[in-house]
Amino acid sequence: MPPYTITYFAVRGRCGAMRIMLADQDQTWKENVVTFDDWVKGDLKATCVFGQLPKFEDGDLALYQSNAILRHLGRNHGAYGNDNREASLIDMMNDGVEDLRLKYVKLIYQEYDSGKEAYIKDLPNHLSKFEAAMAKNNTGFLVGNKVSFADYSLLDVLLNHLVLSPTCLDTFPTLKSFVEKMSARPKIKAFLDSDAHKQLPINGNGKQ
Ligand SMILES: N[C@@H](CCC(=O)N[C@@H](CS)C(=O)NCC(=O)O)C(=O)O
Repeated sequence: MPPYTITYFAVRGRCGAMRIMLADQDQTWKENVVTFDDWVKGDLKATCVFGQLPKFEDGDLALYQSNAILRHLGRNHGAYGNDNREASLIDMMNDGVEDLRLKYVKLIYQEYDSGKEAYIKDLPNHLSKFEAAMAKNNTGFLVGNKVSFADYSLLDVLLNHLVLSPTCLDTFPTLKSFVEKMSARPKIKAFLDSDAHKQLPINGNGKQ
């Protein structure tokens, strides 16, 4: 039995980063896929701490909130920096990734048709902050000299943005190289090439 179970809808969505992370950390996990029809019945929702998915189980520990799950995996697998100072910086960077993810989710689910052009125009203002931070750190990672859960989350968000706007990293060489190198890590490459990943839509409404 794999130690981990992800309960979520049949999308990448808020589980994209944790799946990339689990794959790169050589972990196996079980997918418990919830259909929309089952979800609207409400029984599962009623058991979820915040009434939402994903739910993540590590043995008898049940966690909700995708970023708390990423931090848990960071602690479990040595992907939370080398010391407390790095851990705090990793938290900060991950919160920055979450801010961008929330903007993206708002675009996808609320204003895709009317707002896509303006979103893409404004995107460099957000990407430039990650470009500067990663260039300053100069190790190929956001913080310190090894991969952290914030790097996996950034990779997931950048891959999604490359689908939205394939040229969005052309003026950000550090981020472009980050995506290329992270995507070429053998276990991440195998995961990104897998049917399990490719068959899942990025978002639940078919927009991307
Ligand atoms: N902050 C939460 C957000 C979770 C969330 O928005 N879940 C959505 C799917 S991505 C959901 O469960 N929607 C169904 C509902 O709210 O009934 C997290 O990061 O896990």
